[in-house]
Amino acid sequence: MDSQHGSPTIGVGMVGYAFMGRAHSHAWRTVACAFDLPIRPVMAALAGRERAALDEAARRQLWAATDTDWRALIARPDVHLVDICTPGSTHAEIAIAALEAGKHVLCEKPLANTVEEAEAMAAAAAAASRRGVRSMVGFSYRRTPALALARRLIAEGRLGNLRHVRAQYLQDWIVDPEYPLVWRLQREHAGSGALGDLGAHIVDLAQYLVGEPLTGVSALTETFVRERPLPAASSGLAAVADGTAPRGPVTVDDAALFTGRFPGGAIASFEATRVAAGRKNALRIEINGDRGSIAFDLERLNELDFHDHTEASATAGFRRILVTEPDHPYLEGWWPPGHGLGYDHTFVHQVRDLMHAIDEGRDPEPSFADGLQVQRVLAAVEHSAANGSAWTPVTHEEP
Ligand code: SOE
Repeated sequence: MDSQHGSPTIGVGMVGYAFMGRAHSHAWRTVACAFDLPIRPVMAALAGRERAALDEAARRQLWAATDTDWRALIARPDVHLVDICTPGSTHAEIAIAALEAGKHVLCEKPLANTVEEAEAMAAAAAAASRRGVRSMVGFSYRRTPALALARRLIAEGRLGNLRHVRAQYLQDWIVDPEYPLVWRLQREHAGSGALGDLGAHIVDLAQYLVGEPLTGVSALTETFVRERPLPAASSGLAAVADGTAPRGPVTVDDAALFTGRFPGGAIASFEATRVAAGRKNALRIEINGDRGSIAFDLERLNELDFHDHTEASATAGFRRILVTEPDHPYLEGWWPPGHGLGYDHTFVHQVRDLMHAIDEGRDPEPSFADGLQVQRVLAAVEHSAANGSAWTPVTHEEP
């Protein structure tokens, strides 16, 4: 750790600079403007494979230095924390190398592409933690103020005994069968499709809000468009086909639908899809208990619907809480009531919490063990879907 303006600082090195890299860069750049931090992040270096694109990204995102080799980035003496924003197939190798080098790690979700990789990462994180090195997986939606408020209400018992969890994550960016075969549609890069990309978020959120891990699942998955044009360059969401391109097989799911159980008795349904025409980024979750309910929709992310079932029935009913008050989670750092936050703020809150955990010498949440637990649910979903929707328990061994 170094110091700047009288505060201790921590040098951040980030690997990857596309969509998630931009979101993380914005968070590293902004967090100290909004919050009093015990440690201030310094954007020391950015790594990526292609020199010209890397330099352009570093210029726009305001990174001080660049490296085309992530191993060199990890070895830099001014990098104390490694932020991994690359496709899932690379997470395990980079994260384990960084942890072994004594660097804290923030890793994008899903933690890995397979349970085996996630187990190795969780084991490396546990060993590093014993040496004071911290790690966190980027389930950023936990840091949406309305969802953090929902968590608070559930933990306080305002919903009573939980009965139902109803979670959906709906997008539509591959409805067009001519949309090209980008890396997110290839198992060797992405691990799975809507399941790992979107389903991972709602599984993590459901487990976070309920406060328990799922015990088992029954699932269906579907790939509606089985071949797509090969992209000119396989780079992220926005790659464009040129119309004459040869086709290749889609090796991941377009959609996943599953039910699950929680040990406390609640039953759950989950739907993750990239072909829900008209739904852009609709992450919705509703939880019903015997004392009340909450409902959330990411497309209205400053609002939480809450129903208190203990109120007189004549006036009870869902009411909208505008989650912009200074005593709502994370709002102390932002604007006056009613001014609203966006998608980008969840990433700012994520790095704010990580700075506090590092300063306080504790492991942040969600940990790599939490990421491994989600990975086990994803594997159980795929196993169930491949076996006629058979009920499939989720195992919970410690890493
Ligand atoms: C693309 O489907 C994506 O960017 C996901 O990868 C993110 O995790 C989600 O936040 C938004 O959609």
